[in-house]
Amino acid sequence: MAQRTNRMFTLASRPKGMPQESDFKLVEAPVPEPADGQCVVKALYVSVDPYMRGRISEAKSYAAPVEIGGVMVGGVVGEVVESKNPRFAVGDIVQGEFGWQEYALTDGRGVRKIDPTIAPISTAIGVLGMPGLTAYFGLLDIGQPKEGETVVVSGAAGAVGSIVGQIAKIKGCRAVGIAGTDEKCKYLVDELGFDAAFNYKTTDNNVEKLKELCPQGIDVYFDNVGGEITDAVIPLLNVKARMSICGQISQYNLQKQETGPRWLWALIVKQARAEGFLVFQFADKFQQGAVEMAGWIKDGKLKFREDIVEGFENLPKAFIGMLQGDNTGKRLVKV
Ligand code: NAP
Ligand code: FER
Repeated sequence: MAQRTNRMFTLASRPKGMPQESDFKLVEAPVPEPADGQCVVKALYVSVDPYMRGRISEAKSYAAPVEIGGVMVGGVVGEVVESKNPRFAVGDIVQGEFGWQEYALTDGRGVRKIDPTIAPISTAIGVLGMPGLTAYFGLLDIGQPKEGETVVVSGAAGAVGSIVGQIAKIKGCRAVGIAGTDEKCKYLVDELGFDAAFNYKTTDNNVEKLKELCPQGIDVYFDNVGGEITDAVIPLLNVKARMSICGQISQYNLQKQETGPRWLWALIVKQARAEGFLVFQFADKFQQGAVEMAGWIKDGKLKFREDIVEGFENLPKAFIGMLQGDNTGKRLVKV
């Protein structure tokens, strides 16, 4: 077979503040022949996620940073195009952490087969993959919403947030979203069934707005963004409220750390709990979560939108745009 050429994005420089396209470099290299036990996967959809901002900075984290010159990390849904691994056949659709490259050579570890009859294959890196499972376990296990309670979610129109609000509705809660455009807020209420949503960019007083939209106070806060938006939630927490701390995207591109109000006192008087989590801590329950969500999708109780950017070469643009709020629903790149 004629040798295939791989295209990949490597990290050219560590971004200062908001990443720039020039922080990434498109390079080409031949795709190696698979050895026994290996297969070659051709990428069909590549994910761009907020956590990648952390992985391209120097700061110590749950995983080692991407090296300068190293291939960008990321979840991929692809097709097996060559296989010397008995677990995988040519034509299988798989999901793995193959990074921002068109072809990946893998020994199959950490790679899972995707059943294309359950849902569109792209959902393996979306609603039925990492972001959807983050919403599911972050809300249900950490937030523990009870029927009749009020759930507020920030970053509400994104991959995680849009699912959080809908699961809150499935559990009989009042769901209130916070997002960055009027169109996103309209989508949350009109199409996803949130009870209310507001645009934090055009609201002068987030505390007053939350008071208006949460007349019974806030029982569960699912935090995707941190910063001033989270500060505004604190005064409205009910007794025994739970805060599920999922992400702090408002802080990821800051060059100087922000300080804010010292609100731990509020947790004492409200006997409230703030708990951070990493989706991977629920790995042994992923299957169960994905099966339940697939059922909700089938029953029309859970909707999802994918914000698909076409073209492998547009990965850096798609990633930076997501960090800036261009996306509604799960942003991914179709190769
Ligand atoms: P996403 O919400 O689809 O995309 C990011 C969104 O963040 C943008 O669309 C933008 O929407 C919003 N945003 C950007 N800058 C902001 C700012 N300064 N203030 C408020 N909002 C801002 O991304 P996602 O994949 O669903 O991830 C959402 C959050 O969950 C992120 O914080 C991520 O790190 C976190 N996460 C955590 C885990 C975990 O294991 N703990 C796993 C997955 C994701 P607007 O238009 O509304 O500004
Ligand atoms: C994310 C934000 C942060 C995420 C993981 C982390 C999987 C972990 C950060 C760390 O360990 O430093 O969106 O998604």
